[in-house]
Amino acid sequence: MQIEKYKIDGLNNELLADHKRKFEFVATDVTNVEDVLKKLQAFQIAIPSWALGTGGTRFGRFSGKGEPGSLEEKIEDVGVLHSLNKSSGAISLHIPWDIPKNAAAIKALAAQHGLRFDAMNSNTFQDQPGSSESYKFGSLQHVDKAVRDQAIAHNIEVIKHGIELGSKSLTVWLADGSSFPGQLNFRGAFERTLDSLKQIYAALPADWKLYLEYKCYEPNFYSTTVADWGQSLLYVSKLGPKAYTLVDLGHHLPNANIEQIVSLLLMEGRLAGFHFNDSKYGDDDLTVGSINPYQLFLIFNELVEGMDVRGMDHANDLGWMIDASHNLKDPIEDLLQSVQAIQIAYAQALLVDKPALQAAQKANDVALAQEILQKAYRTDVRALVSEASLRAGGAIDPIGAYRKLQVRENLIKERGEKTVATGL
Ligand code: RM4
Ligand code: MN
Ligand code: MN
Repeated sequence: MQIEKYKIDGLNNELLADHKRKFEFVATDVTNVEDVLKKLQAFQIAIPSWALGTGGTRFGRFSGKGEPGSLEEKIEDVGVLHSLNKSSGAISLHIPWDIPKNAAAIKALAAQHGLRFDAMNSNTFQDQPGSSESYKFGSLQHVDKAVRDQAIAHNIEVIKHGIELGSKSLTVWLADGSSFPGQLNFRGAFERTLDSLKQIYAALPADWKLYLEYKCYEPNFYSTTVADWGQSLLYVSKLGPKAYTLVDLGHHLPNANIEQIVSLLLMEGRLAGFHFNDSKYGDDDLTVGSINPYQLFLIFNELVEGMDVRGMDHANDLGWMIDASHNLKDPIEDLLQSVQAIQIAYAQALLVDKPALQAAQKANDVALAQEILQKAYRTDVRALVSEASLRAGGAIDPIGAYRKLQVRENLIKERGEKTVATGL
């Protein structure tokens, strides 16, 4: 289904007077409000194709109703999101969960919804029916060359799909590692993985990037072969200038200072971008900003500062993707919340008084530095985000509009109650 613009306009009109009052209130305090609005409108966050169905846990899966049953329907869902918030103008595909059978038609359908294809994700953590080799003991790290070759060939296949769709990057996340001491020779695993990555890297077109995502544990519980940002950085430095480290917010040990990691990767010119989500305990893949919005703000504060120092374009020079999916909420509402949380953190980071913060840091005025950061963090910027959406042709209140327009009810009518989307 496609949401007609006049319906969104109608709902906006009902909210307009209240919105204007809130917007003017916050805008009086923001010196660079037009600049902030422009940046918010330019900032697009890619939606993962695997997040449009209700996520499962290892204990089971409770499928939602009206879930997209095909890649075409997933694109439609992202189209719905984008027409509501005008900030989800890209989709990130996971192969083989979402193989585009007719790339030209898929590309045209996406364009019709105003969407482009962000990073392509390979999958060498699950065995596929009909494949000759098993990933039970790893993929790119495997002791058996035949398994490594199969995993390398799969990644090259993913690049080919991406080229057809106009994507420009490949994200590699490996489940490779070991679950028991003694199972693996760490150096051997590293060297084999590096060698495999080199072969994938060699297949990248000149204008492509390779994003190497790290994760501290799971599904392996003793060692992971790309376990943290140091290890990822080691691989990408050895690979070459087209390789970067991808930060998934849920892939750290508890209490890790992610904003410091982000700052240093950016300094080294090796930050690929993000998989946004939130977590309490591990790789929980919860809605962005639902557990620790302050951490998200601190990350964006480092991003804005670090990107500005390097003269980078906020919207296009890093990869912005959501990687969240869970088993309770309507996935589209969940994604609308995630995108809004990212926009809020970004807007707040844009409000930080950088010269004042630098002066406080130079003077070792710790209390003032904290005041400056928290002044921005405690500003209610939701009206700025709504204004950006309104100016771009979206809804003032995307979730409210989604509910009032009864999008899910319509999707259930179209697709039925018992649909299951591909994914974990
Ligand atoms: C992993 C990692 C990858 C994602 C898979 C499904 O934990 O976050 O990015 O593609 O899960
Ligand atoms: Mn991820
Ligand atoms: Mn993950």
